Amino acid sequence: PCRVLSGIQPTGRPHWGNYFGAIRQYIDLQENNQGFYFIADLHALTTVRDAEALRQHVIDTSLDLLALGLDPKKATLFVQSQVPEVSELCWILLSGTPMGLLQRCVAYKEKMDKGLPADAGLFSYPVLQAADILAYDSQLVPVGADQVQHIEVCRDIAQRFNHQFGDTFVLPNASVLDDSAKVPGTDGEKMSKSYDNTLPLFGTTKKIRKQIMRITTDSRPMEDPKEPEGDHLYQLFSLFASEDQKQEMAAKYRGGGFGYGEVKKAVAEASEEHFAKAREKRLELEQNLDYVHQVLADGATRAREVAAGVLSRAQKACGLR
Ligand code: AQP
Repeated sequence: PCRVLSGIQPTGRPHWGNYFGAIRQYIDLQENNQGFYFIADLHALTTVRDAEALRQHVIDTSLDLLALGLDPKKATLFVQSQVPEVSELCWILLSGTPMGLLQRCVAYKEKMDKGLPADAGLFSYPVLQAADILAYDSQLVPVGADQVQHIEVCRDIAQRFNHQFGDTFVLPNASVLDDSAKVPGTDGEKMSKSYDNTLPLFGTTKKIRKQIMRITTDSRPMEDPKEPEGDHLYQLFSLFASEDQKQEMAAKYRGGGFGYGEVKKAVAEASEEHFAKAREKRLELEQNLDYVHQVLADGATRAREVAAGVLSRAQKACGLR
């Protein structure tokens, strides 16, 4: 068994990228491992500046994870800010983190390039993330490809600390799925809440179908053969398809004479089937919020026990105790 940890930001409704890149791994890895999964509300503070909205997003994201199959009997689900030890550890780590290490982080640079507002929280985000990971002696961190660099930063920070103060932190590894490391959005760019190109996991069929129909496609005539590889509509179809279904669709692309509308319809139907159970479960859970609050409270208690031990180890190592 392995100590697995990952987090998701409560910044809005989760999308196919979050699910196929990360959440699906949480569910798989909760079997036979010690899973710690958290709602990253401290991270979300860099973008959500509305208290009521943030509170609502935290509950919504918890409902989403539970509905998708996260099982509190198998894994620990908690809210990041309920473990204050992580914020203390973050300061200890920040104090030894070179500016250059953070300046090289692509996620931050990309947001700056797109003109999105940045603050010191966004800049130092990878250090809080390192504290999240190190506070639980995590060995494996299931994430999408966009987070791999941050796991490297975490290892770098941990190694520096271990080198200066003696062996204190466990070095984590990222777990990234080959076939869905970077799920494209409706415009072909990485699916991302901040790029407004997402396809949601939950919502009314009608609304989601409308969004699927909006996926951009090229304007070549129907009779032209097309290469499926590199086509984001084909990639989205592949998320739900078996090997045989993928090959069948690829043959249609290469043969020409079919419409993108046909593929979109197939994507809509496959996604509805795939998420039908989770959508039903979510409606049930919405009626049982006391249960959800209890799960989060129990999760925070378990998480704090582990984090307190690691924080104390780090404090002793660097002379704070
Ligand atoms: N397009 C994606 N493909 C594969 N994995 C993805 N992830 C996100 N987008 C994709 C993975 O989902 C996990 C949780 O993500 P998050 O909500 O914590 O934050 P994020 O990466 O910041 O997600 P967004 O939608 O891209 O939000 P913004 O726009 O705020 O940055 C992570 O493991 C992530 O890798």
